Amino acid sequence: MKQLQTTTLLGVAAATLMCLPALAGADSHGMKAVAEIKGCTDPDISGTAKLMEKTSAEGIKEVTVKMMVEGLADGKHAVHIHEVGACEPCGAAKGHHDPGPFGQSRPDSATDDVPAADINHPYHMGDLINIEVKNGKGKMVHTTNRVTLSPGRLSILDEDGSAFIIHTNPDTYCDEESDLKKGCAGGSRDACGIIRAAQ
Ligand SMILES: [Cu+2]
Repeated sequence: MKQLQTTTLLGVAAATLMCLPALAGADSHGMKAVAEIKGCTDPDISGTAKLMEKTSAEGIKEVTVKMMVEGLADGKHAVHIHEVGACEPCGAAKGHHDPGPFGQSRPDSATDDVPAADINHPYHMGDLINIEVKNGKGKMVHTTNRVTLSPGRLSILDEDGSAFIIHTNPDTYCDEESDLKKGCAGGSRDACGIIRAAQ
């Protein structure tokens, strides 16, 4: 019995030691960012988003987004990380965060005269899940490994920053070429929030 306990303890100690190099390499562990969300035209829309990066045991950087928004119409709304940290006007946030090399960043918008025909949607790095709003309150929690807060090609805290855009309609994840139609990525822009590094 005594021997068993010693073996177990040694096993735990060994496992702890084995974890140390992985932890030491995870310098981005716990990196955070925040966004204050405001309506594009409707002052009654407001919210916050918190982002936290962690490194998985395999060394994959994952960012968890927690978003709360009030004042949007009930139902589902597309949420994307757009490629520029600018919200005035909301169009200044430009297309969907996507360092490439394959995609265009701008999917069809409801106001386009000519379809943008971006067949990379919904596989832009900044394409997230819809937020669902009930009785004027929306909450979304989503973890993605398509973006990072720490420096690198996928970083959303790059030179020109990034912003959340919440759209009027849901994203239908129109991923077939035959599916591409105006506004399948959510249509017009209801709210925007510039993503800023935080402690
Ligand atoms: Cu969008």
